[in-house]
Amino acid sequence: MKYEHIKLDISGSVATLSLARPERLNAIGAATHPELRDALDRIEADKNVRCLVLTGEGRAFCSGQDLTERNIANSGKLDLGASLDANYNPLVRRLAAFPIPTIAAVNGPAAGAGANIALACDIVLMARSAYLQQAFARIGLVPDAGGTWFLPRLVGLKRALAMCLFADRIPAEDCERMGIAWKIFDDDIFAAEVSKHAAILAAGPTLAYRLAKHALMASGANDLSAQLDLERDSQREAGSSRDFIEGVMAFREKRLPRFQGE
Ligand code: LHQ
Repeated sequence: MKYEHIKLDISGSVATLSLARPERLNAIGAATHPELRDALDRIEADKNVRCLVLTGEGRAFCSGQDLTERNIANSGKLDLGASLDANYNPLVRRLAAFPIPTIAAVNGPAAGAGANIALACDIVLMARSAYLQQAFARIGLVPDAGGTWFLPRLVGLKRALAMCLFADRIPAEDCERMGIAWKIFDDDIFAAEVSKHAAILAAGPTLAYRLAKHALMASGANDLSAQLDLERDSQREAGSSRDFIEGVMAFREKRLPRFQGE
């Protein structure tokens, strides 16, 4: 598939998927979704790729749904739920369960669904000038793309409510303080730091990462006893991986491990 709204770069074991409509601050249109699906299929099928970086071209990360795509005033009764069912919800489900570590490299504004797509990634890194904005209330909508699920878990109910009702821009420094962003970096070193973090994850124990992600995501719905059972099952699988043997050998030989991801 030829991409017009996104760019995909695979360098070594890191795939960088960029939203690429900088003139609209990387708004996501109907044509963006099939491209994203195709790119994620390609990344998932490439067993050499062990980390996904999602970012935006130009000065923004993503401004959410393309608000110029439909003639709202004259298009009758719109079913926005259909768009979520067909496009955003599968995307968020897929990112949250993606089998390799994912980094949202939030290089600039991340608004509306764009903010919540970032939250669906495992690690959020932000440029100091970037911000997140639950912009939905400004246009009479409710937060979607997983925002009402991720936010209260990340920052607590009251902060989530304030973010969604005021719909203000939340600067990167506040995102870091509240635990939304893992780290923020000055704009001039942001790209280099993203590459550094991606390289670390891409050299990690990919299978153990996948199991850890799954267990952490499942923890919200499990009681302690069920979670302990899940940890047992996950550890059983990780314990029979080649990376476990390599990790222990490396520890005993006082050297860095060379994980193969399996
Ligand atoms: C845009 C957009 C945009 C098109 C900037 N679309 N052009 C909704 C419905 C359906 C189902 C699924 O779910 C959703 C979820 C959603 O995502 S709804 C929320 C959609 N997003 C927003 O409400 C955010 C809209 N954008 C903004 O509020 C601002 O652009 C932000 C705060 C992101 C950045 O502000 P500025 O830095 O001041 O930039 P700007 O506003 O001047 O934008 C630059 C250009 O990008 C401008 O075009 P122009 O031709 O005037 O230069 C904007 O119109 C365009 N743009 N966002 N979402």
